[in-house]
Amino acid sequence: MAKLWFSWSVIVLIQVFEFAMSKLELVTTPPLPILPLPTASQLKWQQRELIMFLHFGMNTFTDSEWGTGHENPSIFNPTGLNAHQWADVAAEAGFSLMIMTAKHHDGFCLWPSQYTDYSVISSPWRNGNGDVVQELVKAATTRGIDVGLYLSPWDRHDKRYGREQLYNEYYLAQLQELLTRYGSVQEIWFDGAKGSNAPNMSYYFGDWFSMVKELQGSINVFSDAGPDVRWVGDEQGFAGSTCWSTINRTSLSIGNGSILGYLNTGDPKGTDWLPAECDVSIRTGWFWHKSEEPKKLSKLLEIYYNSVGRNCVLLLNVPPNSTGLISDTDILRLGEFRKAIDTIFSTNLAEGSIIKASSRRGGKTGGFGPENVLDEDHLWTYWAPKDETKEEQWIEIRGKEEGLRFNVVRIQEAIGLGQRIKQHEIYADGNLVANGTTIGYKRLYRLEEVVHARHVRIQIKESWGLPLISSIGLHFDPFWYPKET
Ligand code: FUL
Repeated sequence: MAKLWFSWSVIVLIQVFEFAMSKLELVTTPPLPILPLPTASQLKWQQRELIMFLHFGMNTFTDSEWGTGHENPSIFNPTGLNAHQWADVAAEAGFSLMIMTAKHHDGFCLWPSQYTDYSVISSPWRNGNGDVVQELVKAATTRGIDVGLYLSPWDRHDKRYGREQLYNEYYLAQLQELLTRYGSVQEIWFDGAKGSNAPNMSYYFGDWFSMVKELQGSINVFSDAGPDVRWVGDEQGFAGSTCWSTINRTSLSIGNGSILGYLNTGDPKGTDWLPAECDVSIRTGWFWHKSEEPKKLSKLLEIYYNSVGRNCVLLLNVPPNSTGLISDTDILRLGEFRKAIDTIFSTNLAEGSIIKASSRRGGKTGGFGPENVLDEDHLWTYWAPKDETKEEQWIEIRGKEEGLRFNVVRIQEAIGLGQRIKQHEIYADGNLVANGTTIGYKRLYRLEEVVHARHVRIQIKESWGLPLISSIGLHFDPFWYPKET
């Protein structure tokens, strides 16, 4: 009897185990990634979308863009400098990181470096006791904004420039000061510019980059060639209409004019994740000049669509003036810019629509259905089609009775699993309204006309592996008059 009872117990146990296993099988796993992948710091950087650049220094007082390195420190005197004003402007415009020129090509240092006297120490500002970097860090921290620093490799003042080892040691010493004295630094900018008559000298980038990473674990290093963020190849704020975050670092070098096109578009076969940053100034020059005005709102929006809307981050320069404040005209323009972005993108006209797709990974309960493209998460919840589907993949938004009315389409890929889409088309009620190549973190299309349609279909024509789409938006841009431009 006891034996029989024992066998029954074993059978029941096995059945319970099998039932549990069958339940487990219901949870569909995410698809495999396609390498290369972004690092955690690169992902964070990408989601910033907007970064503020601040060109400030000796040039602010001399009406120039490239100082000679012989300007007298006595002219550096921004009597009304208030970094809190900069941080307030940044916060209100939606910048989460501010990158400042700690040293530009003229070699003048905005912090009291112990390795040179060509700095704020020798200026009348705050009686030689000031530290612009420190003031920026304090103000930014108060507003919850991160800080980045620009330290120009080309130095027209320092006598060590041209004496390779000595200058590299000097540069490295200053890097150590900047990266140990001021808390967390989220981005470091290695500019590639160098005058044609400058002494010929190698920079020890390997040493510099390693030191940076040693001192700041989560920092992103920007240069023409990365290693974390690459230059987009122009200073207009425009990425290529094809823009891969992937590229081959071995094909890149710093200060090399022949790779601008490659930097602009990236490389679908690139083995390195190295997304592009689009640097451009709100005015004509990088430094403040009395005679210059900020760009028009329509220009700033065009830049936004061609940078953030092409899988990049926009690094917009807003130069403080010789009083040490951001000018009112620039504040006004930034306010308009922010308001325009909010007006366009805070409403997704696709919300409430029915979403269909060619297939879905794991079926109805798999968790990868097309409805994921309408939630708040733009990275880790996404639509994934079935594995090994032969037919073309598509996702379709079916509007309610009154239909869908829009002139902007936004598409985002789940880049945490790699950048995949190579070719896509957008149809409204069966008519092609836009088509393109890459999508990446964010792709924005401004359409030639306002579209009124019942159905909008995004057709994926070609991708590395399965396309994974994390978000789709249909928006209305009231600032866009294509017929008039
Ligand atoms: C360039 C520099 O020469 C400009 O002065 C500016 O700093 C710009 C962002 O990078 O290479």
